[in-house]
Amino acid sequence: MTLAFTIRGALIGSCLAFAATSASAKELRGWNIHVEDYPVSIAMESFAAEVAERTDGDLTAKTFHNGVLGSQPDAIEQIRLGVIDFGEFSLGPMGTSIPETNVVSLPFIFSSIPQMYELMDGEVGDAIGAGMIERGIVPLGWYDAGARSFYNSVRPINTPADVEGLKIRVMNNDLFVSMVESMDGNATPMAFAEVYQSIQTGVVDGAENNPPSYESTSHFEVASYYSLTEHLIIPECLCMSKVSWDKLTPDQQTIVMEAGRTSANLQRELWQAREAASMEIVQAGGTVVNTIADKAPFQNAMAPVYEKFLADNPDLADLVNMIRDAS
Ligand code: BDP
Repeated sequence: MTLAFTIRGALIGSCLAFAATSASAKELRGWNIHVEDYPVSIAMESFAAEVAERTDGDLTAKTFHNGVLGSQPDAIEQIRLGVIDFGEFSLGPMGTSIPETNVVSLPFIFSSIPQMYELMDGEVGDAIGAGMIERGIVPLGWYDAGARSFYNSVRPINTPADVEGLKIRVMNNDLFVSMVESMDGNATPMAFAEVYQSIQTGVVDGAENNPPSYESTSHFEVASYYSLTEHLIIPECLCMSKVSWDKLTPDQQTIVMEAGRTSANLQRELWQAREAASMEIVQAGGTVVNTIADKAPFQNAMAPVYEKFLADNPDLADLVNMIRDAS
């Protein structure tokens, strides 16, 4: 199988793969930032089980959960180099090395989560996937990460003006810095693992994330205002290092790609249940949740983010428009 493919193309192309057996058993090493009972983690285990079963143990995949293999920005570089074989990443921090992925990190780019799924499973996902492959990362399946909203220890956010002066942790990507700055907040890029303590000690006032991450990290214990701005719908990806991918037999590539797809379907199902459970847990723990009746002021506040992004990346305008024009 050549690498001029996409997730969809690979499934078609796989019919052409010929039978081959590997010379010796091989174990892939996988990076995951989340705790073991997280939807991502369970789906990664199911990926590993399918790969092992279908290759009769010739190829196995061990996932290191809880971010023990390092921070996400470092892991993205390591997977590109083949130091880590596979991993589950948010496309958010990938933007610094893979420009195409930045398109889905634009605030309010998708109108809903079903729309995100539909586009990622079609041409938009193919275009982003092609950019990833070019830079050494082979996507195996798009995972769901819901919508991200702001939380902080100071006050509920109802309008962009409420963000003014708040110190907000963001993922490592300038786009998220400009997102917060466009509402006159102070953005601090920081590793996920450092956020709890930073809120607790007042280094930052809050952060932004989806309900399962807000809950699983216990951030809700130190930042009890959760305001459902839902400003970012960033897909995630189970991916493989292209260096590691190139070492697989064509049969193994087919199995890995198909197992990635199966795991993505499972992850999306698990996600729905976990989101609901997480919302209950945080509210039982004292979180004050507020919904935003009118998101237009937040969307309007993002105009400078889009302007700068399109000025810096004119070649990505078509992809941005493809999403914005989708119904
Ligand atoms: C979570 C993502 C994870 C990110 C984290 C973050 O699943 O990949 O590292 O947010 O905010 O929702 O850093």
